[in-house]
Amino acid sequence: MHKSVGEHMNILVLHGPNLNLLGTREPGIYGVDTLETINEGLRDLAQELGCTVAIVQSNHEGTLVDAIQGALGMAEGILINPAAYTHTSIAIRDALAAVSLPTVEVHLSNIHRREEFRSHSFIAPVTEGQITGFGRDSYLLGLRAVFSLVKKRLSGEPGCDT
Ligand code: CA2
Repeated sequence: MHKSVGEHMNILVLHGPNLNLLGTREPGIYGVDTLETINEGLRDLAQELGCTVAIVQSNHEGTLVDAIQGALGMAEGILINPAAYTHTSIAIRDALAAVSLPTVEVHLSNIHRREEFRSHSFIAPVTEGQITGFGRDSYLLGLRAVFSLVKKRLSGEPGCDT
């Protein structure tokens, strides 16, 4: 069941494998923020925008697939950092394509400036767009993008590809 303009909006936020280690290792690549700090920033921004976020972190591909399938009927959009599954997971891509909710992919580091294998995302083609390289801000920009996409979709405004 789809919601109409003015009804409450919930956005599913997914963090992939090893992101629970943020702030404890490799600060040179991933920054000093912990996952909890990032989540607090997302909850604060959601409140400011007038929506809620349901946040899941998992190190397991199937759990992420289950969360994406479970988004139908409980969330209007998805913000995802698939972490290493970005570069490997057809299962996550298929789940996102199946639910067909407005989705934005985010990365803390700039995946196009690192090892070549990180430049390829199996996820990007089934998302509205990708934000990469801005640390914690990637998530905040990504939440704004999902919020705006959902609002446009609910009001029947065409997207960039239509
Ligand atoms: O830059 C990103 O957000 C990534 O999605 C992070 C993934 C990496 O595989 C992607 O290529 C880019 C890795 C997440 C691992 O996070 C750690 C955090 C702290 C310490 C070690 C790993």
